[in-house]
Amino acid sequence: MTYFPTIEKIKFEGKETENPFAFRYYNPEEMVLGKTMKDHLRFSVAYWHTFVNDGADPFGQGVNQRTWLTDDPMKTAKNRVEASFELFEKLGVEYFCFHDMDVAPFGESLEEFFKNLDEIVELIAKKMEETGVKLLWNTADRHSNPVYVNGAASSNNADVFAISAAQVKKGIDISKKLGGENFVFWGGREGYESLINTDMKLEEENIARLYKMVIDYSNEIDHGDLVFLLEPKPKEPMKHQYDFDAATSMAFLQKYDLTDRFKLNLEANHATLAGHTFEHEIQVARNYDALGSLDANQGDMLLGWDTDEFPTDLYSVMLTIYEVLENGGIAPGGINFDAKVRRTSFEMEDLVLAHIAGMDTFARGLKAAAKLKEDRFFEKIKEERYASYQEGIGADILSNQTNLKLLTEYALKQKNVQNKSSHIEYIKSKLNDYLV
Ligand code: XLS
Ligand code: CA
Ligand code: CA
Repeated sequence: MTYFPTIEKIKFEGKETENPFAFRYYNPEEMVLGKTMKDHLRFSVAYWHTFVNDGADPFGQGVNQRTWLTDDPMKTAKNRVEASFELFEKLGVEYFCFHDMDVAPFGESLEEFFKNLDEIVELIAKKMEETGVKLLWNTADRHSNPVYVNGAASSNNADVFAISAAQVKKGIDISKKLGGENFVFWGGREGYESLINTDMKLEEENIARLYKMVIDYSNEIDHGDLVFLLEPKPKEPMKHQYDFDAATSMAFLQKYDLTDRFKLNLEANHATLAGHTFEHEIQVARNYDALGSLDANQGDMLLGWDTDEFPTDLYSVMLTIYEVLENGGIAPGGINFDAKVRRTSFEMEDLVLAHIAGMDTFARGLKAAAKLKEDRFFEKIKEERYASYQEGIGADILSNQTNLKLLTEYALKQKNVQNKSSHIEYIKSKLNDYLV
């Protein structure tokens, strides 16, 4: 059985090709700055958007044509596994990510869910073995089940805290079995609606308590290399999400002494919802030495919610990948397409076309970013802009050789302080040259 019968393995054909099912820029083995494109980019497919999303929206039912659907939820789950590995192989993507709820039906109880998971995970393990595709990260979906109506680890209901812990434990067991490289915590409903009835301090402490248990458990089962990733998002579904953005999440990790094992999984659309650019969020993480992995997508500036579109904005992708290069790479994280096809792209083949679009955009972004690095484009600008710290009083400030009294003495002597224009428009115009 094949799920993508019209699709052969996608090959690099170059930018002149008219074949829509070919890469025009992504050439996996091509060397860029001493490393293959494939190793720079470490692409991953997101199970939820690609194999589960049906295209429903608040105004209408699902429209996506998906040949793995049957009347039997376990049969559908198995079909999805087959279909997913077929797609990974055809795209040449080496990683995937999933929530527990994406891969197996919940059934009637937690017990039944775990049993279903065991059966499906066995099948996934077999497929991974056969194909060499690896698990970038998995996660426990602790937001869609009605039991999580008031949050998971942050719930006011201790029974729910326990259920959420059990789901996380199962997730870590699955990670160990599948050799997962990272494990994500996105705080879906870890936030609040109103302070009138919320003990914010207790809720945040409880989240930290769960993470301590998680670290202990991973060590106990000899899965201590697993990297835990916190994924910030400012809103949706909750009005106030605790992990608002990278800086807020780092404050939390530092406060509860979790930075040894936790890094950040950053998503482009979550960055823009928080009022930041993606590259801002990545740089914040880098400054804390906490860049873990990336969820590649893009929002729509005309809409105020999490649209999770496939990334095709070359300008933003170029600056994203520049940050990754500055970080010395993204491993053991990756570039995970946390993106869904638009509702009007409802055919099976659109799943292929959308991933090709994302992969080609990142390949172009990588090449542009590599050129920026080779040219020392930003370095030169910044060296000049901060030159006042290279000598005199600036050098004294940087080497901590001064104090308020000395600085006042110096300041009183400065009669004609000159600032320089940034010429930012000229810089932006030069930056555009890298896109062609
Ligand atoms: C939702 C998040 C979610 C996480 C994993 O907005 O992006 O999908 O990546 O739970
Ligand atoms: Ca995400
Ligand atoms: Ca999102």
